[in-house]
Amino acid sequence: MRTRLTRRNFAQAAGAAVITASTPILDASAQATVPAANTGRGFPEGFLWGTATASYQIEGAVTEDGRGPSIWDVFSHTRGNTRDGATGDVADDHYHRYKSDIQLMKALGAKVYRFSVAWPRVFPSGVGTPNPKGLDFYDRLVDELLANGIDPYMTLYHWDLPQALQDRWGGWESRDTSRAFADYAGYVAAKLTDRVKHLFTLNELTVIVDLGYGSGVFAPGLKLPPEQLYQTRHNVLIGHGLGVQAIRAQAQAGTKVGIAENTAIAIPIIETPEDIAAARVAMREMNAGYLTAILEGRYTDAYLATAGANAPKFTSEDMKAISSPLDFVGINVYAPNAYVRSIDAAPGYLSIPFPASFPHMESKWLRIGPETLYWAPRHLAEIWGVKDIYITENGASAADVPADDGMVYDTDRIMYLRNYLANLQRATTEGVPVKGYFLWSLLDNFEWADGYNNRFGLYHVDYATQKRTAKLSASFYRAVMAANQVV
Ligand code: GBH
Repeated sequence: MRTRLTRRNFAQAAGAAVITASTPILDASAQATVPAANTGRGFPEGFLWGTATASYQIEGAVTEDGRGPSIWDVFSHTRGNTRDGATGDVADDHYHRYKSDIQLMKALGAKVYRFSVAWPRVFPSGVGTPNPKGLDFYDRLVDELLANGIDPYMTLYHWDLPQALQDRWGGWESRDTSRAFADYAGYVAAKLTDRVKHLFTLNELTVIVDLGYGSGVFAPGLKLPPEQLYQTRHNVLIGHGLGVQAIRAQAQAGTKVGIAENTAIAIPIIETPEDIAAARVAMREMNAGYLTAILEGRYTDAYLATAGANAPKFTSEDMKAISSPLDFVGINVYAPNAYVRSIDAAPGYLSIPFPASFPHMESKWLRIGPETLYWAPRHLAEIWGVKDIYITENGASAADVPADDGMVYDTDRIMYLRNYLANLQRATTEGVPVKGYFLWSLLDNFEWADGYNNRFGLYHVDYATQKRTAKLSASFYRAVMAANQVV
């Protein structure tokens, strides 16, 4: 049985005076209480704070203004693929509400915003003639952001592949899709980099490949045998590399290009030099099919040995394209993947299995490991010498059941965020070059196969009315940004 929380018993439980209806504790636009200057919990001056979203998760308007279908339209409309048969047909209706949603960002005091462009809006069939009305939406979005003092950070691919390319080439199973991605990326870069200065090619390569083509739990829902899966992974890397090259060729001078990757994260059990070194070895191998290949321009020996006869076919030119220099690396950081310790035997590290009691948020996969937000960027700096790092996503899912007064008292999310941010603050204090943080997410939204149940927003969305309500965590995050420190 769930106890409904009212404003009254919330206050009493906290031992505080009863909060009246006029107390603006949940109004993100109200004056946040900002702690006195740096108390040793501060972030570097100029640290960038914002929120992140993705096209299919928030936009809706899936048949409007000439948009073509994406693999997520087809996948979500196929019975049994998403929880309760949820689709992104309407989602947050952000396509029509982007102006008021930007006001929500402004009320928070966010200075940057990461969003993604829906490829099938710009090229309805993936290639060929562009659809001006599709690009026009992002044109207006960018103008509105800038007019409100928010700097746009744009992702070119957050999983909504044009269905036409799935039908025609089997999507990323073919290198034709990698080339098509580069053409699309170059086109958008040419059109928008007069105002958008930071671009990400792909979001989370591991999800595109391993969930889309391996386990089949995400679109396009395929379960390829190992040989094809390795080649598909290689094609996605090529798509990223060719995308970087196309952006550099088409974008205005000064445009910065990176990636938003979901790295597997290894945490040393004990902070001894031995365990830390073991965690670096684990981190490098755990990401061998993705970020390691991108940053080193080669597949590790262990990766190729494990693949054996199923290893991808590739040339040295491929590896050169894949490792095209980046201006920054973005990482989406949520959960620890392995706690490791040093051992003498090969491969030099031991991965400890997670105990059943390990805590997680509403999403079962979202294990609570605050130190991931310390180790992930530190590993990037120490293993590969990355000099500009962004946390392109971090956030927490919760049930977020509104209390009787309609408010959402998400102290679970605040607990999660405060502990993760304390670890990020430690990293920046020690000199790890993290430049900014994008909280996932501005709004509750279409959480892919989990549908609408696992909520990640700072703003609660009532899907029946599209009403947005600031959660308690919105006040928390507003105070963090205003003070530039953990609060
Ligand atoms: C990110 O993925 C995404 O970029 C974003 O779109 C998403 O909304 C957000 O995080 C929150 O999930 O179904 O058991 O196989 C985070 C990494 C990888 C976590 C896929 C969920 C599915 C686990 N995600 N994983 S399962």
